[in-house]
Amino acid sequence: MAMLFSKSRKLINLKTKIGLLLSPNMTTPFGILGLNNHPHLASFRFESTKAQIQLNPMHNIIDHHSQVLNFPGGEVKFTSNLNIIPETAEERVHCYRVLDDDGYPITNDFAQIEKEVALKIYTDMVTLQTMDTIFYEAQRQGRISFYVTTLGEEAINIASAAALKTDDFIFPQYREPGVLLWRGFTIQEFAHQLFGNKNDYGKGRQMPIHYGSNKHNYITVASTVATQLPQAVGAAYALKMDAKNACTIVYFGDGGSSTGDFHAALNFAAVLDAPVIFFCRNNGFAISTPVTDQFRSDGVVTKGQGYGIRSIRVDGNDALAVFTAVQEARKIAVNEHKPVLVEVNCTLFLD
Ligand SMILES: Cc1ncc(C[n+]2csc(CCOP(=O)(O)OP(=O)(O)O)c2C)c(N)n1
Repeated sequence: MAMLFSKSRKLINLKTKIGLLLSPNMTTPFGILGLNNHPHLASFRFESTKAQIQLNPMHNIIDHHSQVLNFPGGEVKFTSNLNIIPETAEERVHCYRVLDDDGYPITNDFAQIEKEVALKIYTDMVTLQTMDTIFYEAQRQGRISFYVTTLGEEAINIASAAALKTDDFIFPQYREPGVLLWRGFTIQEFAHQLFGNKNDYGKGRQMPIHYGSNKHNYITVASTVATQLPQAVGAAYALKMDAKNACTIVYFGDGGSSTGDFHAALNFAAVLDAPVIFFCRNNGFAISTPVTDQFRSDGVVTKGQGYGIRSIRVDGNDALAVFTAVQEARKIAVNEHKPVLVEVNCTLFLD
């Protein structure tokens, strides 16, 4: 049995050796050779392995711990320790914040914001809450058929929008009207959409809260949870192909991260090096389904690394931390053409 196993190990050694000797397109008895995946290569390697290793008197004194598996994607070190990777790290990923519970800075290390911008962030947060209150009551009174609020998520709406540039494309879920508000959509324009009147840009064909605006690079909200994620990746890839100095940002909830579209989107973004910011509003519930019924991972942030994507967890009640994190994520997306995952922990207050 041991001999059988030792044969299979020799195959790996030989594969590495052949790889060093042959150029990727070298002609062999089997035609043009793609070294790593040619279907006939295994038998070809096997024949010569035996002879070569038998001739090598040093073979049995190799330090196996310093050997590596030269595998597609990079070298893998060997170990004889049976280590099953635990399901989660010992400690949960820390949450980035720069303000304490009373709103005072706990560090000087955050993005510097001009007073004018800071004031607009604050004003828009208050406006968003006021708008929500009025439209929510209108819905309760039966004046409009549908409405969702952002109470508790004002900072993540407005501060994330403030950290972007106007050329960046927004792929929203349904809880980010604040991003549109930041870009200049008026309360009257919101009302036109909610009432589905002739001034609504969708001409009343959509449900209330399904805002969209060409002028503001705000892609129309879709009811179908998470379909905006792969779309944002495709659009980001197009921006990169056109050498645009811009990225896309896609908003979704923890519920959105429980869909297949989330996983497909992250994988495509990583492989295509798409300049996209995945912005997950983790408020602990997919409407009413708690995250404990959705997944067993440490939130959403840890899923980034599984796809080879940089990621950060941020306090959603800290507008300055959200602004700083999104500004940094945008730099990575636009300058390095890499996707970034931002998980924002927040509390949504529902009546
Ligand atoms: C594809 C699809 N499946 C199910 C639904 C029903 N649905 C509407 S909202 C929602 C939960 C979304 O949760 P999350 O993304 O966390 O957003 P939030 O809780 O902040 O509203 C679900 C399942 C839907 N709209 N689309």
